[in-house]
Amino acid sequence: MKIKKFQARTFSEALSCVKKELGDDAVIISSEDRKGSRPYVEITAAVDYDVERYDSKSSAPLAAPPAGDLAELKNEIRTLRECIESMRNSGCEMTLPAERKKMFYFLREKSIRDDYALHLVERAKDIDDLEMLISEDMSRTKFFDSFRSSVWDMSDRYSKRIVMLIGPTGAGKTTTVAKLASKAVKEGRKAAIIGVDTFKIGAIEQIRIYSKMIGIPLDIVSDAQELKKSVKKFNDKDILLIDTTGQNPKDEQYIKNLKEIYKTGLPIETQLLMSVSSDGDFLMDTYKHYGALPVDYIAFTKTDEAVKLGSIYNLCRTYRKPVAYITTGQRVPGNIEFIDNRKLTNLILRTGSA
Ligand SMILES: Nc1nc2c(ncn2[C@@H]2O[C@H](COP(=O)(O)OP(=O)(O)O)[C@@H](O)[C@H]2O)c(=O)[nH]1
Ligand SMILES: [Mg+2]
Repeated sequence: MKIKKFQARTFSEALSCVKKELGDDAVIISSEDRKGSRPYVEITAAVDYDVERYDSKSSAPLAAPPAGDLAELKNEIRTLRECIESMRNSGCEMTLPAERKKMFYFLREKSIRDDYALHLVERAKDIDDLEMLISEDMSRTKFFDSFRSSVWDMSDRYSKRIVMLIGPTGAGKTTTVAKLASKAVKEGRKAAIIGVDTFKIGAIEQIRIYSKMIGIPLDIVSDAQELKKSVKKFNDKDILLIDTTGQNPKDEQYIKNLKEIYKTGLPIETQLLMSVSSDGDFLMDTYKHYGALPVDYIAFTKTDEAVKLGSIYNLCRTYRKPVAYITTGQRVPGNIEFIDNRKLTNLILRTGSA
């Protein structure tokens, strides 16, 4: 058994010193934040050796202690080993000082990934600080202020906006297209909807009803060339919203069909819709498949149904994509929020039990 103290500016620096000197088997016994003009983190780490093997390898064996002492020593080592093993099994948060451990558990409870949570609590002094850091991390994704100006501000580089919504089946694409179209109309824009039904599975009734309800034209197309013609036909519109039929993103043909659309050279803004009521791992996996497409924005749907919203932070942080908006219910029009990063952070931290 070897026990040693390590000091460094941050917890992860100290941890890497531990790993370097004592190896991956080292176990953190304690860690403390040392305050002062130059604050630092002090970690006490231990590494366990097999005493018997260590002695037998030694060229100058130790003199054997009396039998009773040896039994006691072995007993103590066993207890220590068990203690270390249980600490190892508890995970990285065991090494955090109490206040930070509390923040770590708070973030974990919101479904924020352990490694991201660890990095956050390392930088945060308190919960308020956490809020600011999360908000900052996400603001680096530019957020949807850019969306607001890009889609609704016609002085932007495109004279016309073509916005395509993609995402898994049931994510809320059709409903959201209707919400966006209603908003555009309400703001005095001329809008039209194009439904892309590449598999001709006929899932168009819903969008037909919405287009009638909003009072705007609808075109149903089945491939990229037809889409191009439709865009041309709607030349007089300010905004075209493209609804796609979601398929299993693991299906290569489906992604290939979508890719064909980009080959037309149309200036399409792509929004990937993800339902936050889905499992976090599913969302990460979904992004990996859709990431093969030029995704401009992520939009999170069904925030009203979600028990936890940490996956929003996880996705923003991993993929560094701006968030276009969130949707908050089934109602059309309405139930869509162009929420800013501060408010979104607040929502992430307040959703779920405290
Ligand atoms: N609770 C809730 N339900 C939603 C929301 N957005 C869509 N839905 C519902 O989710 C279901 C699937 O939506 P749909 O637009 O057909 O998904 P699509 O397959 O991606 O086109 C419908 O029952 C919608 O009413 C939302 O923000 N909150
Ligand atoms: Mg649909």
